Amino acid sequence: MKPSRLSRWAATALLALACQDHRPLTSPPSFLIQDAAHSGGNPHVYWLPPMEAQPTFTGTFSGTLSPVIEISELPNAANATCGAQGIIATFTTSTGPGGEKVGVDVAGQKYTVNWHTKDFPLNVDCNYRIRALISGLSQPLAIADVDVVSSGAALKRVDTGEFVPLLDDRTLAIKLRIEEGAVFYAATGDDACRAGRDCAEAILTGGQDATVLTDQKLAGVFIPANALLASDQIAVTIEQRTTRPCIPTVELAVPQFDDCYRYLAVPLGGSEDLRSIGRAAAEGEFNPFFQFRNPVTVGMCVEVGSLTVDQARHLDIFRFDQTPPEGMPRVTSLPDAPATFLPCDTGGLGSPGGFGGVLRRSWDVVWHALFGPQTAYASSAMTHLGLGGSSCCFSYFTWGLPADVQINDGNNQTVAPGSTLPTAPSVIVKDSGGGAVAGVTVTFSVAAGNGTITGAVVTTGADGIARVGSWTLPAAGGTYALTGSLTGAGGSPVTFSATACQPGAVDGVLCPGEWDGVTPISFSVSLPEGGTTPGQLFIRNDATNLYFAVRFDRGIRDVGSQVIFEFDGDNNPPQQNGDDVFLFGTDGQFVDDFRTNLPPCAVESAPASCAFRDVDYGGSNDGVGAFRQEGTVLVFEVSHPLNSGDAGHDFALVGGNVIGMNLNVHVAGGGSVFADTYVPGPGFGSFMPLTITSP
Ligand SMILES: [Ca+2]
Ligand SMILES: [Ca+2]
Ligand SMILES: [Ca+2]
Ligand SMILES: [Ca+2]
Repeated sequence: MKPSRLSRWAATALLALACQDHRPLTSPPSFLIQDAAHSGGNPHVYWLPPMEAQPTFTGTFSGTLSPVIEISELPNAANATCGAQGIIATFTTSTGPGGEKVGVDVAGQKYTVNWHTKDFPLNVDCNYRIRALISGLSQPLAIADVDVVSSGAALKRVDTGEFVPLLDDRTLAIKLRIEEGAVFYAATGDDACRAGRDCAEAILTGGQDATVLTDQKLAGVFIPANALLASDQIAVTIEQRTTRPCIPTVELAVPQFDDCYRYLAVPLGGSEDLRSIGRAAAEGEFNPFFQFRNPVTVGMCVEVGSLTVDQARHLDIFRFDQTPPEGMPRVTSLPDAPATFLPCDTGGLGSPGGFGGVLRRSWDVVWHALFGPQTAYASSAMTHLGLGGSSCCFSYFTWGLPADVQINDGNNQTVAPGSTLPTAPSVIVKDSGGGAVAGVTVTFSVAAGNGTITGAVVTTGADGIARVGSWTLPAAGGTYALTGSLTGAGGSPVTFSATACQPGAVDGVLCPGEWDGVTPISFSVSLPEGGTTPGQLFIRNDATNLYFAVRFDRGIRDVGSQVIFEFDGDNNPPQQNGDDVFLFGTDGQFVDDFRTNLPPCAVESAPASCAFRDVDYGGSNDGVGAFRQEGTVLVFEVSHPLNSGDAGHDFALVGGNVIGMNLNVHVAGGGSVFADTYVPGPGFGSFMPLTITSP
C-alpha cells in the first residue's frame, strides 16, 4: 500500500495528526466504524473484507432481508465543500446507481454491492460514510466511514488507517454479514438471538400468510394474511430463552417443560421509537408487547418422550407477559391450533406435513406414530410433536400440562372450637385428561382470623394429591375457610370450609359429642320435586330444655321449609286445647303456638282445631331454632324449655313424663309446591311417645 496523501481525518489518526498537521482542529467530523466488532455497534452485523479484517462470529446468517446500502459525503468543518453532495448513492436489493444492487450471497453468507467510485464525483478532501440500513428503521445496522485518497485509487479505513485498494475499475466491494437479531437490535437496542440460542428473524409484510421458523425448526409462528394490515411491515424475532422455569412459578405452577421462547415483533416505519418506550421484563430483557389484528398460531416442537399418551394429548402452549395491557392476564393457556407449519419430523414418518400435519388429521394417527410399539418413534427419547396454540399477541411462550385443582377430601368438617381438623384438607391435581399430575406445588393459606395451618406448601405426589399439614380452627365458634392455590391451574384457588361448633348450641350444626347417646329416628323425607331423601330426627333433653335436630340431604337451596312439632300433652290422642306446638323455618323464625278452638277458630270447632301464637293470647314465645345448609345437607335444630311457665300455651315437663309428639317436615319447592312428611306418620294426628329423661 502506498502512503497516504490526505489522511487528515481518519479517526485513529487524530492524535498523531494533531502533531503532524498544524491545521486547526475545529469540530472535527465524526469518523466511525460501527458494527459488531467496532465501537459497540450492532452485535449481529459485520463489515467483511475488504472493508474490514475478517471477523469471527457465532450467530446465524440472516439471508432474507433487504438491506439498503447508502453512501453519503460527510461534512467537514475544515472544508466547507464537503457534505454538500449529501447522499451520493443508495443501493437496494432492487435498485441502485448504474444498475448495481445489493445482492445476497447465501453460500458466502453475506450481502454485497459494488460501489463503482469512478462513477461518482468524489472529493479527495472529503470523507464518505457507508451505512447499512433496514427500511423503516431509523437506526442503521452498521456504519463505515472511508477516506478517499489518490482520486479514488484507494480508500482508507477509518479505524485502522489501512488502505483498501480499489480495483482497476475503481470499484469497492462492500460486503456485509447480517445475523439474526440484527433488526431487533437496530429497532430496540436490545440483544436477541444471543450465541447458542435457537433463533429466527424475519421481516414480514401484512396482507399475506407468513411463517417464521427458528434455525432448529423447534419453534415458529404462522401469521395469517389478516393478522396485519397490508400496509404493515414488522420484524419478527424469535429467541430461545434460558430462564427456567420459563414462567415464574408464582405465575404458573403447573408443570412446565424445557422449552422457552421469546417472540418479538416490532413495527417498521412507525413513528414510535421502541428504544424509548420499551418495557423491561424478566432478566432485564426488552419485551415490547405486540398484538396482532387477528390471532396467529404459535407452534413448538415438543419432546413427548417422557409423557404418557394422555398427557401428550392435553399439552398446551402458555403465554406469559409480565406487564400485559390492562385486563389481560399475565399467563394465558392458548387455545389449541394446528401447527402444520412445523416440520417436527423425527426422521422417518415420511409425511410432508410432519407430525404437525398428522396432528391436524387425527390424534389417533399420532398415537400410533408416537407410541405404537411397532414404530421406531416409540423407542425414541427425542420424539417430537408439533404443538400449536392460537395467540393474540407476542410475548414469552412455553408449553406445559394444563391442570385442574379440586378438593380431594377434608372439606366441611365440624369440630370443637380451637380443635385441629381430624382430616387435614387435601386437593387433587389432574391434567385435562383426568390423569394425576405429580410434582406440582400447591400453596395452602388461611386469611386472618381463620385459624392456623402447618405444612402450607406441598408438592403433589404420584396420586396428584397435596395435603396441608394441619388446620387448627380459632377458639371461637363459627365457619372458617382455607384455600389451596395452584397458580395457573383451572379451579384455583379451591376453598375449604370448616366449622367450629359448641356442643349443645342450637346452631344448625350437629356438633361432635352433642348427640352422643341419642339414637336417631330415621325416616324418608318426601320432596316437592318428587321422590324422597333420607332424614333423621334427634331428640334429647337436659334439665331445662328439650332439644330436636332434623337433618336430611337436599342439594337445592331451601327457602320456605319448616319443621313443625305437635304435642299431645296426655299422650292419648287427640290433642286438647292448651297442647303445645312450635315450629321453625328456613326464614329463621321460631314460632311458639298452642292448640285451641278460641276465635278466630270457627264457631263450634272441635277442641284443638286451631293453632295460634302464644304471644297473641297472653303467652310468651319460648324456644329457639337454627337452620344450616352445608352443601347438600340441611340441618334444623330447635329447643324449647321443659317448663317455660307459660301456662295454657306450653307444656310443663319433668323427668319421667311421657308426652305424645308428631314431627311435620314441610319441604317447600317454590311457589305453592311443597311436600309434607310426618313422623311417626302416616300423617297429621299420629303421635309417638316421648319420654323425658332425668339427667
Ligand atoms: Ca348444635
Ligand atoms: Ca290427648
Ligand atoms: Ca310459650
Ligand atoms: Ca306453646
